[in-house]
Amino acid sequence: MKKGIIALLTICLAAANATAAQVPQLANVQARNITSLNGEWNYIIDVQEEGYYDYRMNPTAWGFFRNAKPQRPEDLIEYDFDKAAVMNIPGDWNTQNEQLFFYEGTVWFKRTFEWHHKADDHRTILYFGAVNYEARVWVNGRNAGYHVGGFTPFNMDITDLLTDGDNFVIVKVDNKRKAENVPTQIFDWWNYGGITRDVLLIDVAPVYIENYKLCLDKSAPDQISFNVNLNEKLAGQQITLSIPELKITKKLVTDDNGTAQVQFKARKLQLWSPDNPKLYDVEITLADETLNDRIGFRTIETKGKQLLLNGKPIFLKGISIHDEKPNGGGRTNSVDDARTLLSWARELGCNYVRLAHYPHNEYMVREAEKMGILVWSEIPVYWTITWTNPDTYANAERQLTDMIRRDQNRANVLIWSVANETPHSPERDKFLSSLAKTARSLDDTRLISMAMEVTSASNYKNRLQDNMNEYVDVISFNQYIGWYRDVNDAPKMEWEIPYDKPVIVSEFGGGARYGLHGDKNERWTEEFQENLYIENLAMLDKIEGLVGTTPWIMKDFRSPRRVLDGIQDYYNRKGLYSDKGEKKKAFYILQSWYSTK
Ligand code: GCB
Repeated sequence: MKKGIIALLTICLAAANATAAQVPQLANVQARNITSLNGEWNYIIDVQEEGYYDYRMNPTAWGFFRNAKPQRPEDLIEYDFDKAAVMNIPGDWNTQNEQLFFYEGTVWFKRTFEWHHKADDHRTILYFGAVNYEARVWVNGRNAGYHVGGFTPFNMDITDLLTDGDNFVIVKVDNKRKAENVPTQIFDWWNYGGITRDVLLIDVAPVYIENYKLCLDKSAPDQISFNVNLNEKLAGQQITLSIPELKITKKLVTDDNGTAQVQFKARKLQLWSPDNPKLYDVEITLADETLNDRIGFRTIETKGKQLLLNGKPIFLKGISIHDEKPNGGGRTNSVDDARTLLSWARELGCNYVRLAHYPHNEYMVREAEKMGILVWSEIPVYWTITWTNPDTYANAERQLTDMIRRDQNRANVLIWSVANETPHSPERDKFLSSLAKTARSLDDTRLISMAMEVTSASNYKNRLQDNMNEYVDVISFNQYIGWYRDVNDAPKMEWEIPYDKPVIVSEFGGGARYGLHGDKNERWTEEFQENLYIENLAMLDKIEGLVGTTPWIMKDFRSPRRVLDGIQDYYNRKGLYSDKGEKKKAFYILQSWYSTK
């Protein structure tokens, strides 16, 4: 009898302690067997972290993650998710509740869902496209995992936490800015909080394809190279790759690491390019699971100061974009948002976008690929990161790895950028060179860059000097001649870039309030911005080795730094479009310059 009770207790305790395992990034989630958890979630704003500290001090008490309910009339439980307001997920909280517009702190989210035990031994993975910034997740009151970083996907295997029938997931989201975070405390964009991208349940077999890379071989670009890895180090598993249009079928068998690779020649391959964004249907099969993807093939390389796409020089007619909805702000969260933003870029004449300053929604990259728009993708190592903190470095490297793993099969992604405008110091050099090396080791089929600062300027001579030059393939820098400095001096400026590498001017620009007109010397008028573009573009034309530019920025975007009443009203006004999509005069200047390139 006693023995029986002890056994029962042990089982109960084991169940209570069951946790979810963090699962590495899965490629191509939308092609998997998924159930969406998007939709209405209940939420509770928790300014003082009551629901969390209560738990930390007394784990048996009623921390919000438990979703506790009074059992007897006299029971005291001071929260109730089921009576709480609802919010649309994915979506930032700032634009869904006026009270949360400026809010930075903790909000708890809860959603119930039905799940049924499968007869077989399949696993269930809970996937978040992105949560800004820190996420703590519980399933049925039990710990499922923790993630930091606001713009990259993460997964947890929650199979052992699920019960047949009704289940609930609770997420504590905290977007407080901290010095050691990536990005750090100060940045020039809105700190949209919440579960900002898709939430999915992914059903997988016990052994499944975790990731793969299909592209032209770096060392033999007339060949296709395919690498695949399973979630387990399991040898002898058969994987089939097929590209029907090319009449290609390859059978591979995994090695002891659960990986397999093959190289082969493809005849009559049409290369992906902005003029012909050709994508091939691809099927990757393991046992009875097939992943479908659409993949393009291309090469990108540099030769001296030239940038070559598929062996031919290309000029990157670009624009910088923030991941913010086209009309009315808030984080983008749909294919439509992506299409609208990209069609605005198209109208400007762009074949390239800089997705600043963090990995954007996966929809953005995929839609751009379909439209033939090249991409620069970056991580939020922005301004004054705490270079000496090892946790900060680990965080930045994780974001870099997750960005690369998510998008490594997108033909349009040309450049991984590891930083933006970082003040020089030996500590910064160590941090950034190490990130650049990691990016290269993970992906040698793309270029590495970072947006540098121009440090020396005197007598109208600008010399770019940065120790990081040896780690990047493309020299990129931001400059604000005509706005933050040297108003009307652009025509006299000379540039010296002492590196034999192609050059991208990753930012330039100035602010204008749409509809405000006046003299070209009057700040904030459309004429001021128009003139700044005329002078900057003429200056850019004189830069040796210039292979592209991404002016700052496509549309006005929300920023807490921009407080000038009646002009900025919490918007950075450097857009060529207003936040509502109205074109400012400078739009036409850039459009006409691009039409000559
Ligand atoms: C920069 C930053 C960008 C800012 C921009 C500005 O150099 O890279 O994030 O928004 O300047 O408007 O000042």
